[in-house]
Amino acid sequence: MSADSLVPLPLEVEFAGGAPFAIDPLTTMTVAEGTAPSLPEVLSQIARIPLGGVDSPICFSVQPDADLPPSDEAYQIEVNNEGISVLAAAEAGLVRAASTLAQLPEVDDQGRTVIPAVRIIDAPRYPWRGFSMDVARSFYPASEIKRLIDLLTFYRMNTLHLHLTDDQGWRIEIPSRPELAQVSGATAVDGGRSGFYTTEEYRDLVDYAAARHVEIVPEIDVPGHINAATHVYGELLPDGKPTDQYSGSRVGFSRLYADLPATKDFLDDVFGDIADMTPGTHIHIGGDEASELNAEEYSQLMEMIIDSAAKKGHKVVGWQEVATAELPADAIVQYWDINGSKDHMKQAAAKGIKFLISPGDRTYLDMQHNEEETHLGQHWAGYIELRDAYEWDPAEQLEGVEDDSIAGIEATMWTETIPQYDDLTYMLVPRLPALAEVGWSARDRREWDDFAERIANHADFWEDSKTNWHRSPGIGWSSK
Ligand code: TNX
Repeated sequence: MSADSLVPLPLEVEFAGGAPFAIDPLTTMTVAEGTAPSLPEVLSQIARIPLGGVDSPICFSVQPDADLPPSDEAYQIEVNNEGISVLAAAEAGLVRAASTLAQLPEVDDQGRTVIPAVRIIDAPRYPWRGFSMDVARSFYPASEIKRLIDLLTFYRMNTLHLHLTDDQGWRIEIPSRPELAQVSGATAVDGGRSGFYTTEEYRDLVDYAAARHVEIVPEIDVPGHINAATHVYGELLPDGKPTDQYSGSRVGFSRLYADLPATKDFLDDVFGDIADMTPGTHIHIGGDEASELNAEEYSQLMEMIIDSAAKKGHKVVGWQEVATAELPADAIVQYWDINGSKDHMKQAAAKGIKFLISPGDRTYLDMQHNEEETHLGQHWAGYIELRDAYEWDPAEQLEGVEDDSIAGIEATMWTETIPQYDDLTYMLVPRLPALAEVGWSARDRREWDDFAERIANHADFWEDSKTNWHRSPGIGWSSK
C-alpha cells in the first residue's frame, strides 16, 4: 500500500516533502508508558512493527490535551526521515493510528521500503462503524471471529454486532439456561456449521476485541426469530410442546407470547446473563420480522424485553421494527428494510432517538455482487457492486434522519448461504472497506474514482494475509 492508498481516507494528509523514512525488518517501535498493559503488543501487531526500546525511531504516545478533533479515535501521525511520532488523546486513537501506519509503507525506486514525509490528522465522521455478523444460521468458531476482528480493525471499524440467536441455532452459553446452547447449539441452517461459544470463549472474544477498541454488541433476537428457544422450552408456547428444530431459510414464523408466565422468566434469565457478559454499553434485542404478532402483542413484548435487557444499565439497540414500540430515550434504531414503512422511524427521530444506518441495498453484504454470482448470497435487496457499496450517503437515506440523528452505520452478513470463512471474506472484501470509508471519512472528501485507485493497492495485502476476496470488475487491482 502507500500513503496515497489509505482506506478509509483520513481527514488531512499533507506531504511535507524531503527524504522519506526508511523501514527495514530491524526497525522497532515503542509506546510511551502509562497505557493499558496489553496496548503495546496490540499496536505492534496492527502496525506490523516489532516492539523495541525507548530509542526506537517510531513512538506512540497518549497526550490527553493534544490539539486534535474531539473524538477518542482521533490521532496524528508525523513522519520525517528520522522517525515517526504518533499521538492521540486516548488509547483508541493510537489503535486507529496503528492501522493507518500499517498501510503507509511503499517500495521506492531503489527497492527500499519507505514512508514518505507526511503529516496525517484524522478522526471519524461517525462514532459507530460496525459490522453485524450472523453466527446463528451458520456458526463461525471464535478463532475465525478473531480474524474477522483483525479485518475490521485494519479498516478502523469499531463495533462487531454478533447475531447470536435465530430460528436455526443458539450460539452462546447462558449459565442459567444451559439447555439453550446444549440443544440448539447443535443445529444450523442446511449446509451450515453448528456450535456455540462457551462463556469463557465469549469473554475471551470480548477481551480480544476490547484490546483493539472494538465493542462486541451481542444480539438475542426476540420476540420473533426464536425457534431455537421454543425448540428447547415447550413452556414458551400455549400448547406447551417444544417446536421441531428448523434448518430452512424462511423468516417470520416463530414467536414468543406475552401472556405466558414462562416468557418473562426466560427473558430475565437470558438478558441477565448476557448483560453480565457485556462490559460494553449496548445490547441488541433484535425485534425484526415478528410477523405472527399483532401490533399490541408486539408492543407488550417489547416492553418486557426492554425491561429485561436494560436492567443492568445497557442501552438497547433494535432493528427498525422496534420504532413501532415505546422506546427509552437512549435506544438506537437500526434501519435495514428499504421496502418497509418509514413513518415510525421518522417519528422516533423527531423524539431524539439515534439511528444506525444499514440499508439493504448498500450494506447487506450477503447480497450478491452481480447477476453472474449464483453460488453464494441472495439478492432480495438487489445486487451490490463495489461502487454501490461506496457511492451513497448515510444522511440521505431516511427523511428526518440526518447526521445529528445518526450514531453510525453497520454492514451486515447473513449466513443462510455463507457457511465458511472463505465465503464470508469473498462477500466482504472489497465491499467492507468501502463501507468502512463511508462511515469514517468526511462526505466532501469521498469520491469514487479516487477510492477506486486507492483500494486497488490493497489487493496484495489480501493475498498476503490469505484473505479470499472478490475481484470487483473495473478496478486496476495491484495483484494479478
Ligand atoms: C432479513 S435483516 C433479515 C434476516 C435475513 C436477511 C437475509 C433482518 C433484520 N432480518 O433475518 O437473514 O434478511 O438477507
